[in-house]
Amino acid sequence: MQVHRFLARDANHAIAQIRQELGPEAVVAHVRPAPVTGLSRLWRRPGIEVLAYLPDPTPEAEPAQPAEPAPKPIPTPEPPPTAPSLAGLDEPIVGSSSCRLLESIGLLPILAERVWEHALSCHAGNPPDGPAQEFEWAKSALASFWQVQKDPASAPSVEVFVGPHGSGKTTVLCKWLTQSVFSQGRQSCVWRLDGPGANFATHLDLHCEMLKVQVLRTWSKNMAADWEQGFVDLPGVDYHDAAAMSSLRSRLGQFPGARVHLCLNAAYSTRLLIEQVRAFDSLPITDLILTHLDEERSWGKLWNLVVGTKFTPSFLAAGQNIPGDFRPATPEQLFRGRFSL
Ligand SMILES: Nc1nc2c(ncn2[C@@H]2O[C@H](COP(=O)(O)OP(=O)(O)OP(=O)(O)O)[C@@H](O)[C@H]2O)c(=O)[nH]1
Ligand SMILES: [Mg+2]
Repeated sequence: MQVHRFLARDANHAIAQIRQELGPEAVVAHVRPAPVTGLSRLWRRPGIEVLAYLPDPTPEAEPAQPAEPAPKPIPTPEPPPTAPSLAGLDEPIVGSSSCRLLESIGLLPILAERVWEHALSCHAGNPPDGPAQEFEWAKSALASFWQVQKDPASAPSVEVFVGPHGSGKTTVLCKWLTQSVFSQGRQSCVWRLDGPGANFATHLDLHCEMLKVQVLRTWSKNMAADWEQGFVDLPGVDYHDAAAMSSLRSRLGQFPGARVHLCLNAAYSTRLLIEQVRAFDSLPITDLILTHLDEERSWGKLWNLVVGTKFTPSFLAAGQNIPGDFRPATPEQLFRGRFSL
């Protein structure tokens, strides 16, 4: 994969260059202010530097395996609606052997048990024929806990980012905004709002200035209607602080119809991640965005969030580069433990 560098006076100019040189399939990997050195910085207007590449062609599908007799279809029961409590999450399940596979990918024992029970109920309680079938059953049982998200294109166009301090909310906003500007050409506006505390994310202002996107400091629902997409940046919240959480709840009441994304640092321990989701789950959260995946090797542990909370990840993000890696989340990516192309 060859990365190409483009220097342009603004985002529109960069998009035109990239389309001309690499075509519509090009992916923008990084955007930053163009470095200006020497005396020329006295008279040259600051521009932007964009790194873009053409993704490798998708490998051809593997040849089909010889057909096996089709198994009798068994109706798939709905996953149980209630999430188990935090108590006992780490306890081993006595007498359970078939969940070891699920535990080996990072599922907590009680959640592994829950998924395996679901797998068996899909196969009339019969045990699998061998390890290969056990693996397939476990995979499809896990995937059945994944709640399908509404297509973002048809969803309301205000995206709000909340979460604990430093979980990567503003970075995710910049990644998403940059993709919207470069790939979809959407007219966007950003609100950098205060929450329970002041929002000092001035790096957001700098990034928006580079993209020529307006940043507003006060929210007005009527103004939001002027844009194809609105992004709301809120400061992190100490979720142990009841007053701060209550203030966040009132703030979120100002964005009816918006999608509220809970951003979490995926490199944290499973227990802490579940604790964080539980702390925020009485707020009108729509889905999860998992960040810092560049710092986490065992993505399998993230299935604990899918199975053990009422939310499913909508996007996965990795790295400090903007936009860098920021993609819609899929079960396949969690199985593979990497971004699949
Ligand atoms: N390695 C890595 N660093 C990240 C990632 N996302 C964000 N960061 C870094 O984490 C730090 C905090 O990121 P922010 O986006 O400012 O986090 P935030 O949640 O907006 O922080 P507050 O608004 O202060 O709560 C910054 O140094 C980011 O560059 C990521 O996916 N990987
Ligand atoms: Mg922030």
